[in-house]
Amino acid sequence: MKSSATRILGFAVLGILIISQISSSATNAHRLHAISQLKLDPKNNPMTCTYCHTNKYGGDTWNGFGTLISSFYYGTAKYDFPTALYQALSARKDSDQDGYMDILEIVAKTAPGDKKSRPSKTAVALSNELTRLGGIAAFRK
Ligand SMILES: [Ca+2]
Repeated sequence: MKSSATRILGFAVLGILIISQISSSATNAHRLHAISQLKLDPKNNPMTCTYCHTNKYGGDTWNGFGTLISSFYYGTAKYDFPTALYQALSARKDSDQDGYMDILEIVAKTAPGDKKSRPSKTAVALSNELTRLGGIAAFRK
C-alpha cells in the first residue's frame, strides 16, 4: 500500500506534466498563428522558438521582438495574441537593432529579434515592398 506522501508526490508529478503540456501547446499555438499572420511559408519551418525567445526551446525569456509582443500581450491592455503581434509591428521598432524595423524584417522574411538574421535588401526597397503589400495593415490578424 502506498503511503499518502507517495500518492501526493504522484499527483504533483502528474500535475506538473499536465501543466507543462498545456503551456507547450499554448506556445505552439502562438507560433502557428504567427506563421499565418506574418504570411510565412509553413513548409519551410520559418519560425523556430528563437524567433521570439532567447532559448531554442522557448520559455519565459524573450529576445527583443518577443519582449515587445509580450508587452502588449501581458501589459496593461492585455491584447489577444494576434492583436499583440500586430501592435508590436505597428510600433515600428527595430527590436534586434540591426538597422531594420521589425515590420521590414517581416517583409524580408528575416527574424526581427535576431541581429544575425538581417535582410539583404535595403530598407527603402523593403518599405516599397511593404507599401505594395498594403502596409502594416496587411499583417493584421
Ligand atoms: Ca534581425
